[in-house]
Amino acid sequence: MEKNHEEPILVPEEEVQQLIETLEKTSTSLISTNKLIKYEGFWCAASDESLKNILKFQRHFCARDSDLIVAGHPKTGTNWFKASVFATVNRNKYPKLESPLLKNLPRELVYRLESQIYGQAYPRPHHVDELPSPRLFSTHINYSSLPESISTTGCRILYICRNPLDTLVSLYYFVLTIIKKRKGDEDYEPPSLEDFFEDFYDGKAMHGPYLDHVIEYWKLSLERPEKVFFIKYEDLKKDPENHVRKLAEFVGVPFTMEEEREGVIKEIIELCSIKTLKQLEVNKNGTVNKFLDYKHFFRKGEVGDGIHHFTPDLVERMNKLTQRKLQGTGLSL
Ligand code: PAP
Repeated sequence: MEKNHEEPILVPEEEVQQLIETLEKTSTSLISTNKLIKYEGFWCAASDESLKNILKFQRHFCARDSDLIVAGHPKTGTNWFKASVFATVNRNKYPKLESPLLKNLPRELVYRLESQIYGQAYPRPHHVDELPSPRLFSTHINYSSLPESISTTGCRILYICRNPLDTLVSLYYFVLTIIKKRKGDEDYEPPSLEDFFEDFYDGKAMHGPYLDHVIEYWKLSLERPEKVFFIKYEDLKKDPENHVRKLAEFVGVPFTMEEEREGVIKEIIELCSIKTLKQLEVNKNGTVNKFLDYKHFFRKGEVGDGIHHFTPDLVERMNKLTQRKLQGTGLSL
């Protein structure tokens, strides 16, 4: 990580402050500040920093035709998908036993634009234009808020979504771990999973409303199938070989007959599996910061875990909301 780099001023502080004043605000049970602001229809943390990062990304990122952007709402399996895309695109660049995935958390190989590139904590905007093509990035930002050049260039988006209850439960445990570490020994009563269910149901989580996030990308994938590769976490689990093959075709590097025969697809799937990633030294011992360890990105990695955490009534409510929102879209979750 490049530290102490002097960050160029890309968005003035006063402007961010003034914008925040005008935005809708709400509270939620499960972020460390407990406050969210609604920017362009989606919630983000009510801090100057979060909004400023999004504005910087929106105004200063220039997409290239060859860019690949892995997109997804938090906790939908984006690290798994980043690993799969990285391994597929770079499969001829590194010998099997020297894959950078064996030494790095996927998010350190596929930087998140709004935080790891344009964020204060990891200011890297200065190097974006020097990166060789194809550049591989990621984002949690909703489609309608992405910089215009992502839409107007040939840049391609690879979007992953997941069952809402599994996403919710994954998010709950992830954020809870961070909050508990932040609070330390403080006398602190953490929010219950049921409280967070209500927030998530009402769309009140970072980057939410979740289903709106999914729908935006889904619709775009129907309108512009050459632009968006849309996949469900559950489908990738069920038939990884088929989907990794399609993914390779989508990004323009289809597997050759020889690679098929040599089992290259299976090797990629194995390398990117939660079983492999979880037991790597780097992912067992690495840390993002003092509140977050690499191991927290790999919990269970199962399909259908969410349903066991709620009463049948709550499961039914979420199912009904999902059906209502997705009605007529051709998508089911
Ligand atoms: P992020 O938003 O912090 O980037 P993200 O990687 O999108 O998180 O999602 C994390 C979820 O993906 C976790 O799900 P769980 O809490 O239900 O277990 C994590 O375990 C799961 N995950 C991580 N790596 C893999 C993988 N290789 N295969 C399947 N699931 C995975």
